[in-house]
Amino acid sequence: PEQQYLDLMQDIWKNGNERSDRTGVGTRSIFGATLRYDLSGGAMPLVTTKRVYWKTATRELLWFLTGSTNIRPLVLQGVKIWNEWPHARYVRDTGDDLSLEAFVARIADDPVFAEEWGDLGPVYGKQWVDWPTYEQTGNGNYRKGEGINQVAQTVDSLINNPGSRRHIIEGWNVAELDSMALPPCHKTYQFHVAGDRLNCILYQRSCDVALGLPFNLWSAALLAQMMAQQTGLAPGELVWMGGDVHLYLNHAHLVTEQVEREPRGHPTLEIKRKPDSIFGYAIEDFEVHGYDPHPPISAPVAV
Ligand code: THF
Repeated sequence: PEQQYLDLMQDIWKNGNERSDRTGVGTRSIFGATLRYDLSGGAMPLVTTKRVYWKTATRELLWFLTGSTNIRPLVLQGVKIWNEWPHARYVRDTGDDLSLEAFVARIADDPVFAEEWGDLGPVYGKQWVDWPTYEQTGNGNYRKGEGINQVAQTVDSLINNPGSRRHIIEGWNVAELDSMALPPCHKTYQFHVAGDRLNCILYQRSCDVALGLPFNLWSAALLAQMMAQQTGLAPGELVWMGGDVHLYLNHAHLVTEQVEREPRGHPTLEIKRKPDSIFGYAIEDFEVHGYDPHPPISAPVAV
C-alpha cells in the first residue's frame, strides 16, 4: 500500500507543473489524486520509508478533539508543528524579532502571553466540536447560539442512523476563514457504514506531500479507528483525496532519497482501552506494532 505514496511523489516530481505559491517557496503540483488503504485489523497507512513521528500526529489529533486552538498545550507536550504560524504573526504584528525558540519558550512559561499570541484562530478544533451558530432574535438581530459538536453528532449518527450519507465533519467554515492562521487543509471527513465496516474519506484541498501527508494519513486513519471502536464497527477503508497535491521545491533531497527506499513491513495500531467517548482517549492508549522505518529525513516547513 505504501507504494501508492511513493508513486504519487514520483508522479508529482516528474509531471507536476511548477507554480509559485502563497509561501513563496515554489512547488511542483498536480490537481486531483486518490489513495486507498485497508484499515482492517488495525492496519495503518504509516509511512515506513522515513520515520514518521506518529505520537506527534496523535497528540495533534487529540488536541483537535479538545476544541483547543491555542498552541500552548502542544508546546507543553513538546509538539512543535504549529509553532511557525503564531511566531510569524507575532513578529509581523509587534515588530519584535524574537527568535522562534525564544517565542516558544515564552508561550510555555507565560500563560497570559500564550493567551494573546499562541492562538491560531477558529481552526480545526473549534470547528469540529464547537461550530458557531446564530439565533435570530427578531428585528434583524442575531445572538450567538449553542455551538455544534460535529464529532459527537457523527458518532451518534453512525450508531443511530448508519445508512445516512451525511456523516460529515467539516472544517471549512466560510464565514471564519479570514480569522484562521491557516484555512483548513484536511477540510472534510466523511464516514460510511457498509455492513459492519466503517469507511472514511478525507478530502484535502491542499497537500504538502513530503511533510504533511504522512501526518494527515496517520491522523485520518487513527480517527477512523477510534470512530470504529466507539461505534462498535470494524475498521474498513480509508480513501484519501487531494486537490492541489504538491511537493515544495526545497524538498528535492527528501524526494530523491525517499523514492529509492523499499517499504518495510505493515505497521498496525493497538488501542489498549475503550474510553467512554470519542473525547476520552489519551496518548497512552495507543501502541504501534511492526514499525521499523528507514531513518528520518528532515525538511523545512513552508509557512
Ligand atoms: N503547511 C505546510 N507547508 N506543510 C504542512 O505539512 C502543513 N500542515 C499543517 C499546517 N500547515 C502546513 C502543520 N503540520 C511538520 C508536520 C506537520 C505539520 C507541520 C510540520 C513537520 O515539520 N514534520 C517533520 C518534523 C516532525 C517533528 O518535529 O515532530 C517531519 O519530518 O515529519 C499539514 O497539515
